Amino acid sequence: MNTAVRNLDGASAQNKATKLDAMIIGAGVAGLYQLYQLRQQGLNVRAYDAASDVGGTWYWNRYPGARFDSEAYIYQYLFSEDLYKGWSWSERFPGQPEIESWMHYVTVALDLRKDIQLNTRIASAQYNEDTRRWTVRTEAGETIDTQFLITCCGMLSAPMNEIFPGQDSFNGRIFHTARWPREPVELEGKKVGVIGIGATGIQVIQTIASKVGELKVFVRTPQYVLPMKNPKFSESDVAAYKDRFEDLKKTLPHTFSGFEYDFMYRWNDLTPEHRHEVMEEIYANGSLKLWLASFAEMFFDEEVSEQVSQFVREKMRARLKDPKLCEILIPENYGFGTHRVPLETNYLEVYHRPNVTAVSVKDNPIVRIAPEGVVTADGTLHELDVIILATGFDAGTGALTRIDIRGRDGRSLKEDWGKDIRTTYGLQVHGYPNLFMTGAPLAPSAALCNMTTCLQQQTEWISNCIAHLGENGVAVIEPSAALEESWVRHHDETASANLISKTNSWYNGANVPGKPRRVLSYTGGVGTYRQKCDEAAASGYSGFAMTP
Ligand code: NA7
Repeated sequence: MNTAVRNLDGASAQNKATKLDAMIIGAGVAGLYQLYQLRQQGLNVRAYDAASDVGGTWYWNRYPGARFDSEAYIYQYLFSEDLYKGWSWSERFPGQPEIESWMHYVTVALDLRKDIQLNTRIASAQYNEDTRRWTVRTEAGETIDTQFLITCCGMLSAPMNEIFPGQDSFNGRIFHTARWPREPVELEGKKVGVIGIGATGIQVIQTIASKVGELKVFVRTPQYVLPMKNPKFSESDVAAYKDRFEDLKKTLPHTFSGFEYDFMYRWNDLTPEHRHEVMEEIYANGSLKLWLASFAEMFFDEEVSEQVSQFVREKMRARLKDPKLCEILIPENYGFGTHRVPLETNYLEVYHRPNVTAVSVKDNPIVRIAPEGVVTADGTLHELDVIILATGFDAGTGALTRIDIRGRDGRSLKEDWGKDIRTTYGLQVHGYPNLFMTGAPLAPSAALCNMTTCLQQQTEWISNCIAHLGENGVAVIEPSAALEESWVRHHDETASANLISKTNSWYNGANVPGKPRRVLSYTGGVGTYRQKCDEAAASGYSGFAMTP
């Protein structure tokens, strides 16, 4: 390891390339573990992150009410029992500050900080066919010369934050949820507008409603919601989940969604009464279980989808009471679970508060932001002091297309994915040798997964692949066009059978104007995906071109 070169950071390195075996972009859940693994393998590896600290998603998303929708004890890394058991959660679904502390705990426990460069945004990455290495440039002008480039940028890290004309003219404060400042934001007594009711908007709304003076929620597409049960953990609760470490380690990697539960019933095996009992029981669990572990048929069979949707609508209707609110907030035109289901706590009840108004912008869209507030198509000006954009992300692709990534022959990933979003197992792309990705399209980690389960599997696959290359004297790996085509075809066949492909959402790129449509997540299940990736490795990476 050349420490003289490795210590060249920031300004001093402007004219001299930092030379690495592997460079990781991102220091979140995937990046931290990838860094640890490759360092253990003896590589000269370094992670870079635009943020001022580690944490990835849990660094950026510090908006009011940000918290897990995965049970905390399944979101942890499972590769080390000591690391797992050395941390204790305070509740079933903790909030962002606690999650961020856990990420700091991991960073310190694995002694990762010395190999992470923060406050460094990557501008470009170019594959050089002569040297067969990547030249990466930071926005500050530093150059990194690396054999392997591994993107651990997060699948929801490119915010849709510039979407309305006139945003810059707003006299108040305007924030995208994923760019929430570290210092406290004064909301007390203020007129606040929240645009968007995805998983994020819902967490914000239920958290700030009682604090702000006036809250206007701009609702376009209604959203199915499930109530969260979030008990505090006693010492014995913590001991009990820690005792399940081995069991979780065995189960999580193989379930449909990387959660601890899996589909248990077949719709047609049960009477209508029994189905209802099952739904009631699972609903009472207060988790994502009704979505991810009740009846798999809801994803494929319109009739089953409608019946489960009807069950959830009834639950929402019973809480909302007001017919006008029901009309604005309860979905009718798509099936439950065909896009991300948020968990909530007294979210629907918030709309009964006198200071909260649901403004439907379905038929009367927001047309611009004026200096005083939000303007809708009918000319109404909603005067506001603060606007919160809970408007989502350019998921899966955005984090990578916002970097100028150039592969063989100078081809651009932004241009390629601008035409057609394709990957091989979501791990590599034909035309981009030695580029590995996590959380990228056409893998479960692009959406439909307990993220840590999937990101552990992907980073481990990448580390094993790099080890295999080293052991076999291979310098460069790239999936063939044929292998990529077969993965894309398999992905599409699986996705088109799933009702997710028929509902507009970020799951299939519908939220980004001009984005090519393709279901981003592999919908064949986390266990199946793992098996396919394992088979590819066991075959000696058949279908990948490997050059010494
Ligand atoms: P989402 O789920 O993409 O939600 C974005 C919300 O913003 C959604 O309600 C959108 O309505 C709304 N939106 C976006 N643009 C507009 C405009 N122009 N006008 C009105 N409303 C708009 O993002 P989240 O951050 O909530 O969640 C992303 C993931 O993060 C989540 O699934 C978790 O995995 C964590 P639309 O539905 O498009 O009509």
